[in-house]
Amino acid sequence: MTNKNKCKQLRALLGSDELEFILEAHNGVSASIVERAGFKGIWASGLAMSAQFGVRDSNEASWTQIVDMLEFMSDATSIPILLDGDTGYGNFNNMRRLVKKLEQREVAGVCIEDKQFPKTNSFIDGNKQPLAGIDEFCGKIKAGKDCQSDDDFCIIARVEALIAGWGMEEALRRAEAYHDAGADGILIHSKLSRPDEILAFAREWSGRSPLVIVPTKYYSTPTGAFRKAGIDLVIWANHMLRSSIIAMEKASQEIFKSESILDVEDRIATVDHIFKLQGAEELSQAQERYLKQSNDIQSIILAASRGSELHELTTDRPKAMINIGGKTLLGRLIEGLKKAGINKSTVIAGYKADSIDLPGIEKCINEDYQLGDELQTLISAQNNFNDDMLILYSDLLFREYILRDLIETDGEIVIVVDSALDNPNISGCPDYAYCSKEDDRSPFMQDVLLTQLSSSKDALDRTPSGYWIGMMRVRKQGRQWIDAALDELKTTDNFNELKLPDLLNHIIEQGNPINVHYIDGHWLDVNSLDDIDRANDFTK
Ligand code: SPV
Ligand code: MG
Repeated sequence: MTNKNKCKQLRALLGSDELEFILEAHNGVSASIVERAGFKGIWASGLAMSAQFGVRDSNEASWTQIVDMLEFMSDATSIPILLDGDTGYGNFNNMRRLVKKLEQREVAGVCIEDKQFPKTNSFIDGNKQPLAGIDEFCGKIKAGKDCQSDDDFCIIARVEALIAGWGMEEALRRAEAYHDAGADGILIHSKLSRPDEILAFAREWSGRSPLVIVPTKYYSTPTGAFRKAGIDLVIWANHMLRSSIIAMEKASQEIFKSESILDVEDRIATVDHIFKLQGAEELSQAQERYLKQSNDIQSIILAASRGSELHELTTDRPKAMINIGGKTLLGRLIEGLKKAGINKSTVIAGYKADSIDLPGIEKCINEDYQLGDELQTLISAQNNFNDDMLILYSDLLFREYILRDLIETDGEIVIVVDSALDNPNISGCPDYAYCSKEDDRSPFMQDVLLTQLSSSKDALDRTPSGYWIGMMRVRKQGRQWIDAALDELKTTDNFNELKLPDLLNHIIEQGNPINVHYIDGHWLDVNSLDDIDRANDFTK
């Protein structure tokens, strides 16, 4: 909502043929409540705003503190705010600066009263408070009008002559002068418990310009009487503050006495209610739009096997929990995932599962890990699969950019292939990847598909394109292919011998594409004691 629009709305309220109402608010949340109740405008009350700061309504809060609060109120709402601007916080020059700042904060108008700075609330010794000189006050109105940039920004002049005991004639004289000076409306104030002087003023004023009232003291007057008198705008000036004070006093006393919050719980706003007023829903929708990419990705990490080639290092823990450069392999992996924005990880444990005790992971246990191989381990986390995930081994060390680039690569299933077949870090029995194109080492992403994964260098009559590093990215449809492949493979006799490459090969056999993201080194996996030194070097 632009300020232009808010100013227009306020002007429309003042010019409306109906009697209109605005309600007090004193901070962002109360402003939002006023709007949600259906009000078409907000009275930013000086009394209520100073009270919520815990100070008196005597210009003890500075005008910039008021304007800062208005910014929260304005941001929280789409209806116009009319500021109770006291005396304009100084002379004509202060008024000019005030109007400028209010327009910048999208406040639609200001009401200034013809008293002297520092003022105090009209209901405290109102008759002893000196009034401003008429000319000086008219100058203030003119200065405000001359500097406003939006024609619809409204300046209301508040006449205090009745409260100060100067009588009806003086009130009318002042109203006339303020009207001539350019005021967009007159607020006539009264401290009497009956509306007589207000109604008399309205009669005499007889619609010369919009007329605004604050029936705090003459509250028992039926609203119809204001309608009949041709009043334009009623300000309910302090009722949000007053209702909240009673509610807060009651709750605080009860909690203090009972040393419990049980009794008040059902009578106070739920935290969900607060979230609603704060616009939490908009934020979660925005997160969907702007943060989804990496935030919703989860990882599924296979960490069930012992890694028996590591001998005594894995007597009491699985390979994932061995120490490399002062941190466990799995701890490093989780840290790397978090850096890439992947905060949710499911770790499939098996051998010495209890030793996997990292914070912030979900542990899934494959009790029968000894009976099967990787796919038998993977299915124990199948309930945790989602439409955006990584599946990876737990013994990987890799440079951060590999994960970052994989996350950005398109494809329903994308695997990372190291095209550096001479990578000295790779030992043991790597998974060779045969791909539709060789790595052209250009800085641009290539469109490459996996043809087959094999533990043999000679599986096809050509050299392999690289090693699969044991990391794959899976999106929605890819997940469906994996689920379907697992369901089919589960029924085969040799299911317990199958590994992740068998799963990927099966998916290709079913006619589904697996994309390849090439890298050139910068990773290793830990399979043997020889790898430990390399891994320690890699982490330095
Ligand atoms: C306010 O709300 O601060 C007002 C109105 O100025 S009254 O308190 O009635 O004077
Ligand atoms: Mg006030």
